[in-house]
Amino acid sequence: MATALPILYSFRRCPYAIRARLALCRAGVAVALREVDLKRKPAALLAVSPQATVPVLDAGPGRVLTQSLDIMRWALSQADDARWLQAGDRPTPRRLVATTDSDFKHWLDRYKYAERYPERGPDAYRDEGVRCLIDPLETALRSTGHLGGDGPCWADAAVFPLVRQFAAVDAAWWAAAPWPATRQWLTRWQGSPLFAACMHKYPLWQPGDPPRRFPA
Ligand SMILES: N[C@@H](CCC(=O)N[C@@H](CS)C(=O)NCC(=O)O)C(=O)O
Repeated sequence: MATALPILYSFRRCPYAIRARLALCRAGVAVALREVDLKRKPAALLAVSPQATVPVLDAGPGRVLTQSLDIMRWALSQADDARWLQAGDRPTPRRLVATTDSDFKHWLDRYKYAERYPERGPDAYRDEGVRCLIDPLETALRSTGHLGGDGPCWADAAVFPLVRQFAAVDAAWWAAAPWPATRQWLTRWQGSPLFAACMHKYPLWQPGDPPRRFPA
């Protein structure tokens, strides 16, 4: 009897879901992808993860992962020819990922939706994002262009989707910004076949749909 694939609840543009899909693609670990509408979350998602953020990986009873970094580790611990786990297992990549998910995310939301946070202007929020993440990222990328040393690692894939959002708020400003290593790094990731494979558009999942294998 064929074993059912683990299920990945995903949302195409979500930076956390992107990092999980990048790791799944890199590892070549197959899942059944369910693209969800965050405004109308399916009951099946709520049943396995009441907090219902995406991504969620449902690998069976007692094996539900609700954090993107756990899903990355789960995938790469099964296959990691490019040694993404080992290459990122150093203080600087770990610290940059932690900052991305805490302070940087905080300031990114304010920069993106500055009209909802009128206490300060968008430039002030942008400056905070630069101070907490973009400046140290630039320093880290300057020597080899990767957080994993000679090549990319899980931390590059974890940080990149949120920096992508930051850069997209004001593309003209970003294009002229004084962080050449970070701009090059972002451009390389955005143009990579791995990213293209992760950003394929899937229709919304409906109960009863046949499993949609990812990576394709
Ligand atoms: N810490 C979580 C964060 C995931 C998260 O916040 N995802 C957003 C989408 S980008 C979400 O699902 N938000 C819930 C909602 O919009 O209802 C992770 O790393 O997976």
